[in-house]
Amino acid sequence: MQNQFSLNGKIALVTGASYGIGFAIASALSDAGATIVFNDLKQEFVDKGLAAYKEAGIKARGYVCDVTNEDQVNALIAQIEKEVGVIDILVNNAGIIKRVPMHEMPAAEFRQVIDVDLNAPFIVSKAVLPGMMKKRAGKIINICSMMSELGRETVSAYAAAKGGLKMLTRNIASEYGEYNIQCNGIGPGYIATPQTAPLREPQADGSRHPFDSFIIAKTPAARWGNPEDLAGPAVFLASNASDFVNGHVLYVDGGILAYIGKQP
Ligand code: NAP
Ligand code: GCO
Repeated sequence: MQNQFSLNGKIALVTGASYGIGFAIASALSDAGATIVFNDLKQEFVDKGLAAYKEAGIKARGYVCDVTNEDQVNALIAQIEKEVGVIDILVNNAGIIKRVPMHEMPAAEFRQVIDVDLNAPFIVSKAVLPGMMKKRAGKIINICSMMSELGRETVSAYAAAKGGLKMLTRNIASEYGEYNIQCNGIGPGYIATPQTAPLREPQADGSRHPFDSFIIAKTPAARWGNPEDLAGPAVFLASNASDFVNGHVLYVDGGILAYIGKQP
């Protein structure tokens, strides 16, 4: 059974994985046997990431690359193929959020979120697909969100992008399934990372941030998720154990999507 989850001999690229969810997923893939390659926007973050992987006993290669820039991405994939090998597993993790009421959001900011959270997974997937098609094997995991299904105040761009990413996931699965390529999504619930830190910051009097209490009440597990909660699902979707799972979004949300909320 363990062999089904083994990633021995596989090369995995996890985007934006110097810290946070990307780092936890890359660490889990490494634990299962994969060789890890990651990128980040700036050398400073790549260096921090390299130090963190080293401290965790993981041999990882880090590159500077903006995933929204097609030329940079194509150059990165060519460099990885030359220096490491053809990518077997791609995790489209890099992402941003801007919390602004929609009627106040400049169109340029909306576009920026769509660019990082939706256009970039298209650009990076497009770049790795030819290698996977040649091998007739590949795994693409798109990091979606609760906002692939739900809306809320201030996150119109993010929800539009993550909803689109769910459909890009289904389309990659539809278009490349015949090449033995599986494309699935992970939809994390509310996870404690720098991205959500402003929603958890304690109040001046030391009490919980109201959003923090709101999420705990909305989550049947009654807690925020940790990046490590995504480790098992990521290994499953990267491994042969999921070879007939395609176009699916696996929500790892402590039960939020199943729950109507606490009765008054
Ligand atoms: P995070 O802590 O903000 O980390 C995001 C990473 O993406 C950072 O390393 C960031 O680089 C990188 N990045 C951003 N734009 C990039 C670009 N253009 N090119 C390359 N790298 C870029 O976020 P996180 O919470 O770990 O989230 C990771 C993914 O999970 C995102 O797609 C997010 O939307 C999704 N997600 C998060 C949650 C949550 O509750 N935290 C829930 C559901 C989904 P810099 O360090 O340079 O900024
Ligand atoms: C927000 C949050 C989210 C989460 C996540 C939920 O402001 O509502 O940042 O959208 O980070 O994507 O799955």
